[in-house]
Amino acid sequence: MGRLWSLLFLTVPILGVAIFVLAMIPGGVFDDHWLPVNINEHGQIIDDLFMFILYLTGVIFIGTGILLFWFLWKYDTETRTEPVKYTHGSHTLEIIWSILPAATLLFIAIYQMDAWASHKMVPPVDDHGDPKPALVEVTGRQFEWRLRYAGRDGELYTKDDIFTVNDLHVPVNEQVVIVVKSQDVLHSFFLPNMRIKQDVIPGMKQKVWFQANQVGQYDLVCAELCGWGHYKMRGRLWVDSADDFAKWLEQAEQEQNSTEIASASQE
Ligand SMILES: [Cu+2]
Repeated sequence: MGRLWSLLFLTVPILGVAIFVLAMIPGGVFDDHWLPVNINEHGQIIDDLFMFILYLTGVIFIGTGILLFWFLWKYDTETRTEPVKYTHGSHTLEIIWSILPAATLLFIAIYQMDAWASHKMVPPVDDHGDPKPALVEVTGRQFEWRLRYAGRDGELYTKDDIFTVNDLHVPVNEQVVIVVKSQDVLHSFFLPNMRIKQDVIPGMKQKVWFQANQVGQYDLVCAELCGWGHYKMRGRLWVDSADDFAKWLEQAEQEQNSTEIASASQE
């Protein structure tokens, strides 16, 4: 019976690795369960970091799984009858298994600095070297994404700003800067295909940026359980050609103006 448990523990690393391998085979059983397609020029560095950490933790996972199996197998009570020996531990071992993880974490902290810089610290600049102005401000609220576009003057918080909900349009092949904030609780602005995930809390403004290289329609979701309707915070990201984006913006502006006139004439 004792050895059955050791075999059960052995299935953990085996199944764990098998699922990853199956998920990575295109057209396989778990096709489409791996990372969604990356369409951000700055996204590869995040994927590389993800894979590096996955391999590193994967090796440790397999190693500890096998060790666990081996000790359970070796010290099975049915085959080993001598009494247990208790010790006060080993100083050397304690030091080794404190220093090794500390050094590994320190290494990851240094290794990921370029990825952190490209995604969080160094926003894109315009031709004059000034920080590129934000195209749109996204406000998370229970339970939708409110969008405020800069409008014709290219400047946010002016009279010609355009307001929409949940449908985030951006132009392709262009650096896009977005200001993200929250109106009520903790939300997380998540664009899986851009490898962008930014938590937002009320009272703070965050900036995110990306350069999409593929037109299409993608997910915009909230990655933080923010209340009963969290699942409803499912917006859409539309990456448009420059022409389509200009057309869409013009149309949104016209719609907004016509409803403003209509509501003004009703009063
Ligand atoms: Cu939310």
